[in-house]
Amino acid sequence: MALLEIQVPDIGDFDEVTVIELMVKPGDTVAVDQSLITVESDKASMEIPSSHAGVVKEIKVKLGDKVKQGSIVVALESAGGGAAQPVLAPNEPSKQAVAPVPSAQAAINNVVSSNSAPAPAPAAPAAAAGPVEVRVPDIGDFKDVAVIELLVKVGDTVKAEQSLMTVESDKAAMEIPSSAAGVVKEMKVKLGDKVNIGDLIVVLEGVAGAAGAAPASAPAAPAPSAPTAAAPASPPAAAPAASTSTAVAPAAVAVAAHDPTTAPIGLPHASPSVRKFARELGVPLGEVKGSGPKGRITESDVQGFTRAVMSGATQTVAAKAQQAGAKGGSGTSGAADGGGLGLLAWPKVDFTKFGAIERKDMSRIKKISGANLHRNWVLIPHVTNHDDADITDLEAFRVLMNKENEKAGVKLTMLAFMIKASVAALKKFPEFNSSIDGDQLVLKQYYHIAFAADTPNGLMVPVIKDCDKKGVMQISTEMGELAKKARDGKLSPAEMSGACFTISSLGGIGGRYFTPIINAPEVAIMGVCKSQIEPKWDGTSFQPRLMLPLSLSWDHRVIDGAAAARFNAYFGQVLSDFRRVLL
Ligand code: CAO
Repeated sequence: MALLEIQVPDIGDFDEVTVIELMVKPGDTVAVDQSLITVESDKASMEIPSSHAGVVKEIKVKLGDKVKQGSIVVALESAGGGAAQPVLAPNEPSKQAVAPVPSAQAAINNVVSSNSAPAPAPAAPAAAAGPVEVRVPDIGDFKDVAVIELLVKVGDTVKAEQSLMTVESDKAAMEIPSSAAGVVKEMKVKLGDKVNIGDLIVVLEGVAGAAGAAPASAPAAPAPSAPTAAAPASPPAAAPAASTSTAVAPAAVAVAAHDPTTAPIGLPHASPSVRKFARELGVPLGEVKGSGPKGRITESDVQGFTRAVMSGATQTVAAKAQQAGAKGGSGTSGAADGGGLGLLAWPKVDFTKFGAIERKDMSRIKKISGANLHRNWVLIPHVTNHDDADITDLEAFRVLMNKENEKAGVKLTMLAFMIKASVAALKKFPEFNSSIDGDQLVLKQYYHIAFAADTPNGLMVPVIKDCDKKGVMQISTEMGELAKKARDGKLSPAEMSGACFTISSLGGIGGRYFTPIINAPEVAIMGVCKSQIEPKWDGTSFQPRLMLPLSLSWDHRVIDGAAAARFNAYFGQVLSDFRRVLL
């Protein structure tokens, strides 16, 4: 078994493309040539194949990342079935990566790169007018690609390089640009037609003086595609739950849903231009039914969806969710129209009337987490219980251990003890380790605990896996590593997914109690603040005890108040006397 790093192959003229879909996850077994991720520019979307067979160890990119040739996509434990020889010996910490299989590389080159095409046909004299034939440019190894979308019709005026139609193979979708400016006289293909290099697709009435018009009968070379990558498909990803962070709401501190495992596995079947069109209109493509071949979403499907929403014939999932929240008595004030909840519109204020101001774009993470927080706050009936844990003895033990282990370089943190205590509490109260799925409750038999980490880009929520099988020391070590990765912006989707329960600790900062927002699809979250010495009555006198404030938010659909009080009390008891973890 060799550890391989699969890179983005040569993608021709494209400097950077955006990762819009992750098609595998850690643990998946992949075959040679199996697609790993989908990337997209503003002209083409393409799948990046694996050059080797093996088991995915780590996904090195996340949705919305920009990648280019040579970027590492996936770390793979090779099954030895690749087309190229692995270049890494087992466990060899080399950075060297495996080149993509030639066929896959060629395929991608040919689809997206005008470099790989034969020399472009000479341009017609700048003043040429009259009929201009536009043909399929060199599309490399691809044969019989299907026309899946017509982007112009007879009578349309087109500019040179304007996309005329989208063609698709099983690995990539690509827009065919016009080699000349002019008016469309005749469409020579229809939807579903299979085309090959050199096929006549459109006849234009050339515009006198149009630059770059190809002479009639000469195959047009593909116009160099715009090198700028498209913006990430709506929040990374058209993936409603793919956020990775937490954020502070005005009246509450909260952790946003972040679990990529809850994101839709596949992206809507649509060409780059339709995705772009949908993004411009704010249409959630995942909710649009495609009428094209194989259910592909066309521009007119997006228009139809928009019309249906505007006429009130249908509603987006987000609007339905907001309504459901309104029925449950929750509300929001963030939307310009009152969030569709019949509330007053958000106040529009000209702040410059009152003094100097500066405008700043919200970070991508804040925008994504905001949407998740909003959904979680509106859809989950939150209740928060506050309690205190006496951690006097535990803190003394922690300080002692840290003194003894000073040289080892690993610091035991209070948060690591809390993670271990939460495992004990989840075992005792299994409904806290569950998720709602329709009318069913999914009870998990694993114990992956997330913690909120403050980073320069916003709050991230890494997950420590299998905390029931790990000691406090190991949890502390992993927490340190994950917190560092979070701060460096290097957390992978896998490291932020699969959590059962989250702890949000403001203990290093301050405060007394707060209301953490549940990180859906989890059903509870523990918020902790700074511990303080307080006088506690022991029956005869007041004793100075170190008290840790606990704030447990829970989903009232799953958990009732008595259970929440018991969970909080038990969590506190475990911290007060850690021997209970052994029971
Ligand atoms: N009470 C008193 N002191 C505490 C404490 C508590 N509950 N928790 C931590 N501390 C102390 C630590 O002991 C440490 O002191 P020393 O340096 O003297 O040992 C100091 O505070 C700093 O701790 P820390 O915050 O760096 O470490 P941590 O293990 O407690 O937390 C991490 C790690 C990643 C959670 C933290 O760095 C962080 O990012 N916290 C912010 C999380 C956040 O923003 N949550 C809100 C999310 S919105 O829902």
